Amino acid sequence: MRVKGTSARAWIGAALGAALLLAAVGCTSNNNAGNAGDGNQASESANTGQNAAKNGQAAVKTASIDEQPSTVWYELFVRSFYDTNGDGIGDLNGVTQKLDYLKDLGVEGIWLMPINASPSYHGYDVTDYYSVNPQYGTMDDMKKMLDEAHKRGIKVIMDLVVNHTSKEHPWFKEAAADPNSKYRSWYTFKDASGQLPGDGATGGNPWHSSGGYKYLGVFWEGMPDLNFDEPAVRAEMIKAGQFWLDQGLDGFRLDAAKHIYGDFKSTINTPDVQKKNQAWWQEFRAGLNEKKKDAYLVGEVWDSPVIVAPYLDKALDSGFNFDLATKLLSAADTETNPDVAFSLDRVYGMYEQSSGGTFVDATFLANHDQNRAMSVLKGNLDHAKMAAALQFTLPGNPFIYYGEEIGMQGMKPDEAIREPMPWYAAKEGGEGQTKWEASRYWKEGANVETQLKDENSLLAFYKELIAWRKELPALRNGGIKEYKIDNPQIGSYLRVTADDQVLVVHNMSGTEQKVQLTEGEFAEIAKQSKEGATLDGAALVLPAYSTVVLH
Ligand SMILES: [Ca+2]
Repeated sequence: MRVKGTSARAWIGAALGAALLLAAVGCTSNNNAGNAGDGNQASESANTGQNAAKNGQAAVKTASIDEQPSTVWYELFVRSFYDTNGDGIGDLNGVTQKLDYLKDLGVEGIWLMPINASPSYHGYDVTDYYSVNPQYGTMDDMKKMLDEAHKRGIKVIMDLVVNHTSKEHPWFKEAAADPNSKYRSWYTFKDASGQLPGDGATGGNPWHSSGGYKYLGVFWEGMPDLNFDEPAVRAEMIKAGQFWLDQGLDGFRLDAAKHIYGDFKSTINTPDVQKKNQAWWQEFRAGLNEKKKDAYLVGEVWDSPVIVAPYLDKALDSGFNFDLATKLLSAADTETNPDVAFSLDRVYGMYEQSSGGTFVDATFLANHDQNRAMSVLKGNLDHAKMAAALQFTLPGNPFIYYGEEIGMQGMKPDEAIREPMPWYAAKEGGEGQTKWEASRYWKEGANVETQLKDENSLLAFYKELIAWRKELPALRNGGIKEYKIDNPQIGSYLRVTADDQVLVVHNMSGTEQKVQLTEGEFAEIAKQSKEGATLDGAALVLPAYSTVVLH
């Protein structure tokens, strides 16, 4: 359902053209230095592209409402979640056992981090695309979990890591051992004596020695890149995707989506590479459509929205909004207006154009490659609540990283941002507590048991925010429009559907704030996160660290 002004197409077309032009100009500064190790990048996303887009579109008027029917998702690391066979390692039966916890929280979809067979703890280097990591259980356990999730109205997607395999994958082992193997062309081998570009897209030299040859592995020598110019590779990965849809999966989170062809810093954002990436994901989508037309595809395109946009054209449904995550945490940390409505409205106009109106943004505060939100916010509960209040009153599919809802902390290295989910008040835990690694960031009170009993807990607040979304269609599915209030500690925006609108106002600060709205625009406070908010005519009073939704 889209609502448009008469000249929407023209305006947005001009905006898209300007944005893409500026993106191309600024592209070389948009690469991210990454850390090798798990197939994901580590640095913060560069903002250059979005700033360029914003400047380029400053004169463009908004003329459309991009409704985004949304779903609340939960990113879950099986190894750290819940253990049912006593080995200290989380498993699929553990996910099944905790579905009621997720349902109670209000979660409508789960993203499972990799569950395929893999030699690593994280699983981003796969050795068999058609099996479940035996530490996590069996295919029957997987199917049972899917059934139970679906019974509760919870969808399940999983990481599908197709950019590279593990070095231990039988395909690579055969390819490396025998230059005449049929798998040789599935990877990129070059004569070791030749000159090879050394500017790997995630930092460092991406070429690794094997016999008298070198092979391409952009993230790490243990993760050789698959060659997507080889038709058999494309066919195989579509087959793998179809296989999992046949098992009952509802879609995929696509790791390293821009690195399929984006191997080198000097070329990653060139039109040629972007077109090839787009063409591959379109082919993948078309292949999945043969099995399930509404399979949900969300991609890790760790870049600014102008780079994400082409992936939404008959390929992905969503790209994670890395720029937004940084802005939301920063706004909560500094107690200032995040000022995101203007740029989001423009970005959604661009996505609308690129996707033909089918995109949904994917919002988050932090993921498995980043320092945990509560650590970025220095353990400040008020700030964590404000960051959540921002995320859950914005458009798009909100993704919660497991443990974020109880204020789990963790700073890199990666193992420390993927620690066991603390279910119990006692540090030693109890039944089902995972123990595959020691918890370096365990904190008193940051656990499920304690917070379930506390109506002022972060967990209770997440539940409340999710409930708001379910009650107010404009909050759940509406587009966003700018609404300016002249106070640097107040964040505000309209959420708009075809036949409804609400005004969201956040007091980011630790002191009560009084603001003046336009007379007669809003009649009542529909939701408030704290007692004490009042609307008297056009005068709105907000308690410290609070959010109101006006109708
Ligand atoms: Ca286990």
